[in-house]
Amino acid sequence: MRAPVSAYIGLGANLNDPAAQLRDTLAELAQLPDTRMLSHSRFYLSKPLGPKDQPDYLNAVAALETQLDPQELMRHLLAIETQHGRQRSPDNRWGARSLDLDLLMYGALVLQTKELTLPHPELHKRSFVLYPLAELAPDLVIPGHGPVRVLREHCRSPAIRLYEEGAHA
Ligand code: ROI
Repeated sequence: MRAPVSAYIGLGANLNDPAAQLRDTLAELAQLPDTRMLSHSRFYLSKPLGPKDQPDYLNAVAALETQLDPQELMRHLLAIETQHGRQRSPDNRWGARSLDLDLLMYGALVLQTKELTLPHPELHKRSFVLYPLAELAPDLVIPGHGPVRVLREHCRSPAIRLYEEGAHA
């Protein structure tokens, strides 16, 4: 059995009751084989990065401890997206989605293959990843970029605020 590794998953949704999508997804991540959920962030509302003619996003980050290898973990993430009605297609790369799951970090692994780049190549510049990630792991060092806490301080876009359950229609 391989040694457990800490992995961070980014969750995003802006269609079909995003809060329910994220809540259900957290429960599904906790059920993955050879994996346990260590913690998850609060939910954040963020302006869309990319085309502006789409709803605001709800974002969160989950910390898992897993014995799955990164490719297996990625396959499970894609399966959860599909269960949530996500259709990945090249012409909807920047469009609205019911669920987006990104493998942000897998231990300190640095990897670049056709299927998977680790750390996630955009993680260090996205407020909707850095704010929730900083709740869980402010001192985590993103290889090549530095600690999450510092990256978050320098990152202002897109605009982001904490989501308050019940405060939104
Ligand atoms: N914008 C925000 N704010 N949050 C996301 O999760 C998100 N995901 C995406 C794109 C379209 C890049 N924009 C996003 O995939």
